[in-house]
Amino acid sequence: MARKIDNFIGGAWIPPAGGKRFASVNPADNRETIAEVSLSERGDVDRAVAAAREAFRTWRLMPPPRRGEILFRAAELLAGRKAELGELVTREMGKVLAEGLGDVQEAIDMAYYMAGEGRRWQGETVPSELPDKDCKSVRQPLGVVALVTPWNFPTAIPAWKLFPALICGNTVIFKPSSATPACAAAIVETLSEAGIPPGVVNLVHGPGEEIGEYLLTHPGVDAASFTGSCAAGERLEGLLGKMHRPLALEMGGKNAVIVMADADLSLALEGVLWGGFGTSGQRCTSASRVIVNEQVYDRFVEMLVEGAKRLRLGNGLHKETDVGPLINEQQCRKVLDYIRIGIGEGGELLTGGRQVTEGGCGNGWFIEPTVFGGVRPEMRIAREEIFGPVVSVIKCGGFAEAVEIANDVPMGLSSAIYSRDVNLTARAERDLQSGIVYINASTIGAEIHLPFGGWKHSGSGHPEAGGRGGALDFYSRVKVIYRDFSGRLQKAQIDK
Ligand code: UN1
Repeated sequence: MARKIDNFIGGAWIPPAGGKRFASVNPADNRETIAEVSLSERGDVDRAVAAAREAFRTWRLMPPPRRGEILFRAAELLAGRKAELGELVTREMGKVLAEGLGDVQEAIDMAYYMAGEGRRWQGETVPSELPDKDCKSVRQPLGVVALVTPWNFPTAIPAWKLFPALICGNTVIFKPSSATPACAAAIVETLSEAGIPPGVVNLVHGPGEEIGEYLLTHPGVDAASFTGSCAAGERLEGLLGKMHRPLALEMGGKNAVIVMADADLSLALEGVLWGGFGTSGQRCTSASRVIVNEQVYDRFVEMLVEGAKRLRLGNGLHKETDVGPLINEQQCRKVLDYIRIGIGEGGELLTGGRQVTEGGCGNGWFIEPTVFGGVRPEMRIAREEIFGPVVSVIKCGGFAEAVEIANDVPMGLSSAIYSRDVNLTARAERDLQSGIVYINASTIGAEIHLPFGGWKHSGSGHPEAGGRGGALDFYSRVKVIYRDFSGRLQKAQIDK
């Protein structure tokens, strides 16, 4: 029997006010229901916000190293549950087990890292212009923050948001994607077991945008962080911008891998297969465009088609599977639509392109690893995020043209170049317009202790992850303190 997941409000698991539930199902086998989940209503969100406001009064005063101890315990508990949670990620989200375990490992790493940051939450002390006076900046929490997360990294992305928010002394209301509520509940359970006081972390659920938007625009919320599509993010920017509420947005990508004529083609091939088809292409960092120099284009495309054909599609729990299902029917339809669009625009469908409904794939949402060749930069499949196992290959001339094509899209999250020429790779580091650049490695696999933030339409300029210069900057604000110990009136900015 599927387990029941309730709201977590004020330190207790509470059934939804309206008594309604929705099901979370396994995308590789729709016959398996993972959980019956609380369909939160506005009243539930109001209660969660009230609990978070109340808890903020004391949580903000707990010394950050003590808050860090709780996160350290959470890290240990998550590490102890890694095998169980990795399997849950695979069953609820579909990615292959090695990636499910990797997802949980990212959450564990973030918990340990933020635990340490409790002792490094530095401001600055600088001299004053005046005698017997000093100046310092300190960091303080924002207050109650709303966190809305996607399904593609169902434990890692919540961890990227929750742990820095908590170490900075904020209290949170967390609304995960309705496709992966059980993974979210497991993180919250772990935090609670680690000793997070009641009301500091609250969890609400619900499909559709309505409850997420109600939460993000709630008058009792001070700041918000959202990871999801560009369209949803831009809508929120409009709504929350007017409210002068800090908003961190992590949105889509149309990430390019440049393959130069002098590249190690086997290495580039492995990178493109991993970056393009890992997680079934459902990462905001996925390699969805490959820009290949004309001198090696035919050879590389042949290798890529061969490689894509070798990938085995199936249930992520099975050891031999390379590529799992898409998250749900809606995503599957969207990807099939893009494949039709690509054919209509004159892209050459070189392999894949089909939904697989036979064999072990009969009860899930599977699409074959798909490669389009002969793609031109202006085509929609070369400009829009597909979020599925579809790689578009573009032929190009020299380095300058490759970089121009790579940069000429609205998004700018991650990009990569394969070349043995150190001068070219150094120029690529400088010239590629994205928040992350990889040299001789694919577009995926960012590490948690560095800022993760998209340029252009991919982000709002507040990176996730990382410490100072990253998430800690978003989840806290700076206060400057001037202390005058002269005992007399000292006037600054007065000519003597
Ligand atoms: C995402 O797809 O939203 O860099 C995050 C990566 C992962 C995170 C992806 N560490 O591919």
